[in-house]
Amino acid sequence: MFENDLHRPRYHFLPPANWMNDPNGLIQFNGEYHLFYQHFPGGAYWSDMHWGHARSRDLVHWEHLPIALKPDMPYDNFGVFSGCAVVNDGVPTVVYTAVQKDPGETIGVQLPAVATSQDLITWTKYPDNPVIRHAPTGVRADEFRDHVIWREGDEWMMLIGSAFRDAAVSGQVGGTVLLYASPDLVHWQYLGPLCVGNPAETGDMWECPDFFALSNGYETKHVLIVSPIPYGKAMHMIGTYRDRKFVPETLATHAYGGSFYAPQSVDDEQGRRVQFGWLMEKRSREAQIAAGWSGVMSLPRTFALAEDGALLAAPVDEVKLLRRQQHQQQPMPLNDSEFVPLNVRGRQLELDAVFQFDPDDVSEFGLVVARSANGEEQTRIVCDVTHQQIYIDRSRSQADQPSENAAPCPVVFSGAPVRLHVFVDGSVIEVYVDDGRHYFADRIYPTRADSMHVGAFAIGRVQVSQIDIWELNEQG
Ligand code: DQQ
Repeated sequence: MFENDLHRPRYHFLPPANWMNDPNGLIQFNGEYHLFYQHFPGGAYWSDMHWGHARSRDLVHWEHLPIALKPDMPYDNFGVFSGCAVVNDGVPTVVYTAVQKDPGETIGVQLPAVATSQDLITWTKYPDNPVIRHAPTGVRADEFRDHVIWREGDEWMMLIGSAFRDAAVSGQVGGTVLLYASPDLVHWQYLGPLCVGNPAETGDMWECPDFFALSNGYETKHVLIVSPIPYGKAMHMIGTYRDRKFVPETLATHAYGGSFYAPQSVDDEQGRRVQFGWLMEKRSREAQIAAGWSGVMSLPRTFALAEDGALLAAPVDEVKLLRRQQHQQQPMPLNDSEFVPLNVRGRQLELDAVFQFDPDDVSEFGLVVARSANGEEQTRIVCDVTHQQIYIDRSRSQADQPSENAAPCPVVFSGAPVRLHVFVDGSVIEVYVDDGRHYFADRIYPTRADSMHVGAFAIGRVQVSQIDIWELNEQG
């Protein structure tokens, strides 16, 4: 159906067709990973949220399964919004956001609801849903959604992403995550906000919270990831969780590139924290509908905590299973080169390059992907030494219209080598910088069938000291 669609990713996860947004209910059960996702099966646009479902043994080859949850109850008639999965006494259980909006209502009321399963395929909604009857006083009933649940002693703990009622009006109160505790996932006690943001930094509503501990051998920190409205990007805070409060010590953009949103992660049986994020489209609604699909997951990622306290992300090792053919490429000098081709072409590629340079000798360097033979179309991953930033230059990604660039990532080019680890897949570009402390996910929509060339460039002098290239397989 999509054989000739050069924009459709081939090795990233996406549904067979139609709309997908947030990852939901990510869990490993009996060795298999289950990925649920916000899905509208009726078209490539957001409407009537369902939970789509797929499973995998290795996080990169997926089997599509029947839709898991539909908006078929009075309390979720407007949609089965995002949520998470846990195993409760051996029983796979999801907690999702039930949204009720009756005719004549202007806002949808959002409340947590529970469903259980034996096999993760067929789900039974709890008869007494929703399991919390109203948002706490002062919290907006229509901004009370998305869940992360973890075990603490004998209790289940849950966060719900929220906004205070006067936040939009006063501009004084930021987004928040509200903390609940339960013995059984259906009786919940409200414990208060875990953390409240500064509206100037993180907006006034936090969607899709994720919260987990991470150690680096000598200290353990907690990571809170949120997708703040109105920023349209995921952000993370690293800090201390004590006495049921989280005190952030650092705040950072979780992903640059303007496409990665609403991520969710889970502890797997290997002890890794494994995350997927939704890679939003950057083309018009009409173009998405015409394509017949919208939305794709990031590659699965995992985390480490650097000694300096930074969050380091990396694709999970299983991504290497997608490697098909390796292409040899010798180290090469770049001397005021607008484009030096690499000896591979394609739009399903992995490039891993290390650049050595003296910051006094070069103003810009980087990699070029999805370039047409005549250079009319091209996308550049730019290390901008002059302005101390890295960005993805989409200005010539698409010949039929100019594309805007997302905000750059500020960096310090000290003269240490820079590594760019790049994944290209149809319209998807993911880039890990250095040890994974910076990550980009972006989208491009070249119009030309020959926009398959890749290469490197420099304004000034740079040495590409190492470069590995692979063509990647379709995921099964
Ligand atoms: N998408 C879901 C919400 C969530 C938002 C609805 C984030 O639950 O807050 O599809 O993309």
